[in-house]
Amino acid sequence: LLYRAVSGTRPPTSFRLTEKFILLLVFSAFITLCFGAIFFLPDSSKLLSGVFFHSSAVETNTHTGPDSSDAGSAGNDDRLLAKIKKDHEKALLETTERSYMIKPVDDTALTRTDESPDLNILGCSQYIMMKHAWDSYKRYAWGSNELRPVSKQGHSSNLFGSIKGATIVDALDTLYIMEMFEEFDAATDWVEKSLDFNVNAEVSVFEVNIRFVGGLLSAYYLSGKEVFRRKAVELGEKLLPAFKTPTGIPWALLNLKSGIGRNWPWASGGSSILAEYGTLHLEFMHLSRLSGNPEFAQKVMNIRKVLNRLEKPQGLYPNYLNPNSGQWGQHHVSVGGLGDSFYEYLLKAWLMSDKTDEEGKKMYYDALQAIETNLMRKSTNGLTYIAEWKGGLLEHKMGHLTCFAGGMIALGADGAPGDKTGHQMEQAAEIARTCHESYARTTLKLGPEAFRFDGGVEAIATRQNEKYFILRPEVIETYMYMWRFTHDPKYREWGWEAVQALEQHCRVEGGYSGVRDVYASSPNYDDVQQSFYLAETLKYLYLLFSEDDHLPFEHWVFNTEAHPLPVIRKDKTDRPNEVE
Ligand code: DMJ
Repeated sequence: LLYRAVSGTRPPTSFRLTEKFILLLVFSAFITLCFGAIFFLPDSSKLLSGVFFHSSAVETNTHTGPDSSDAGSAGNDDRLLAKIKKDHEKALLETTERSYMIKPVDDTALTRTDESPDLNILGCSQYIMMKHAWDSYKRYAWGSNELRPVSKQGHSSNLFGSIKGATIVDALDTLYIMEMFEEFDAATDWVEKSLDFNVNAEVSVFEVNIRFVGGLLSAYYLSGKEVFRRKAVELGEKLLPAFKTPTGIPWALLNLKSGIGRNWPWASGGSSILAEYGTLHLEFMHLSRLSGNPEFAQKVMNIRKVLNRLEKPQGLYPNYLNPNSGQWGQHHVSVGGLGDSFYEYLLKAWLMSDKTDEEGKKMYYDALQAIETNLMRKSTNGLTYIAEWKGGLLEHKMGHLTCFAGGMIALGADGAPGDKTGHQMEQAAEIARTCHESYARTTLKLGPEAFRFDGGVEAIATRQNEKYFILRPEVIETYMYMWRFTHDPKYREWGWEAVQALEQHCRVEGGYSGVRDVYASSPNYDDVQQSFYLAETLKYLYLLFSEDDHLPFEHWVFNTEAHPLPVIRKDKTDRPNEVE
C-alpha cells in the first residue's frame, strides 16, 4: 500500500524525464526493500504475527536511539533484517519481562489476581506506538498541552486555558497500564512540580474534567500516589463555581481564577450542552468519595433532577439546555458530537455504582429506546446507522464520534430490560460493522469525521470539511468492547487494520499526526498529536489485544476519555475477590 501510495504520487510526466523515472524506480525499490516485511505478507494471520510491528521497532529507534544512522542508511537487506529482528526481540523481551500486574491501591481498585500472562505480540506493538508518541511529545513539546509532530513543537488548544501538560496527564494511566514505569515516573514528577491550576484563564469545564480530573483520578487509583488524589480534588474544587447558575446546570466555560462562567456563544441562545454538563457524573462521584466532600455528588445529582422534570420530545434529549430558564434550546438530538457521552455516563454511572444507581439505569435504557425508535436506521444495503434529529427531521449523517455507541450498547446489553440483550448485542455489532465500513471505504483506511447515507452514498463523507481524521478513538473503542463480549476475531483483525493505517499514514518522525482527507491518495498532515490519542486510541488498541482480565469490566469503568475508574462497591462483604 505504501509502495503504491508513494509511487502513485510521483508519476513520470513524459519520456523526457527518463532520469527522474529511473531515480523514482531506485527510490521505489529502496522503499520496497525496507518495508518488504510488510508487503510480502500473504495473509492476515501473518499480519497478526506481528511482522508489521517489526518495522515499527526500527522506526522508533531511528527517531530516538543512537543506532538511527544505521537503520536510516541501510541499503543492505541482510543488515536491515538482522536489525529488525534484534529490535523486535529486544522489545518483546522488555514487554514480556514486565510483571503486568496492576495492584489495588484501595478497597475498590482491584484489577487482577491471577498469574501474569505474557504480553502478546500485538499488545507489544501498541507499546511501541505509545513509546513513539510519548518520546516524541517528550522530546519536542514537554510541558505543552499537545505536540505538533510535523513541525516538532508544542501545541496549545484554548480548551485548557493556560493549564499546561494535557498530554502528560491524559497519558499517565496508559503509561502505567503498559508498564512504562520510567516514563510514568517522569510524568509524575512533572505533575508534582509543574501542574498548576492557579491560572487566570477560561477553560472548558467538560474537557478539563474528562482529561485532567479523569486522568488524575485514574493515575491515583492505579498507582496509589497521593499527589494525584490531591491534584484531582484541587482541580475539582476549582470547577465548582461553574454550577452557580439558576438551575445548577453548569456553564461550559469557566475562568478558574474569577470563578465566572459563561456558555459557548454559538450554542443555541446561551445554552449549555448535553454532552458537556452530562459528562461530569463519574468523576464527581469519585471526587466526593476521595475528598469526603458531598458537594461534588450533589451537583451532578441535581443535573439529573433538572432533566427528569423536563418534557422530552419523543423521549429524546435535545443537545441544548438553557441554564437560566431550565428550558431546552434548539431541538437537535445527536448520539455523536454534543450528545454522545451524556448517554455513556448514564449507563456507566449505574455500572460504577455497583448497579445500585437505578435512576441512571432507567434513564439510559429509556433514552436508548428513544434513540432506536427515532434515530437508528438501516441503509438500502443493510448498514445500520444512527442519524441526527433536527426538530423532528432526520439528517442521515453519522459522526466518527457516534461510533462509540457500538461499544456502549454492547456494554449495556447484559442489563437490558425485557429480553433485549441479544437484540442490543446485534445492534452493537451492526454499528461496529458500519463504522468499519466507514474506514474500509476510504483510501487511507482511516475513518472520516462524519459519513452520510443519502444521495446514493453509504458510509462515505461527501463534504470536504467532514473528510478529516484526527486520531480519534471511537471506532477502536467499539472494537475493543465487541472483542471482549464476543471474541469474534474480526474485531482484532479490524483493529489491526487500523494499526497498519495509523503506522502508514499518521506516523511521522516526530510522532503521530491527524490527516486532512482520508480519501486523498497520500496524507496531508494536520500537524497535531491529540492528547486523546495517547489516552484513548492507543489504550483501547492495547486492551483489544490484551487478555480480558486486564482491567476487567467487573472492576473498572472507563470514563469518556478512557480513564479507568473503579466500581464503587455497595457492600464490602460483596467483594470476595478483592484484597482488603
Ligand atoms: C475525547 O476527548 C472523548 O472521547 C470525548 O468524549 C469525545 N471526543 C474525544 C475523542 O474523539
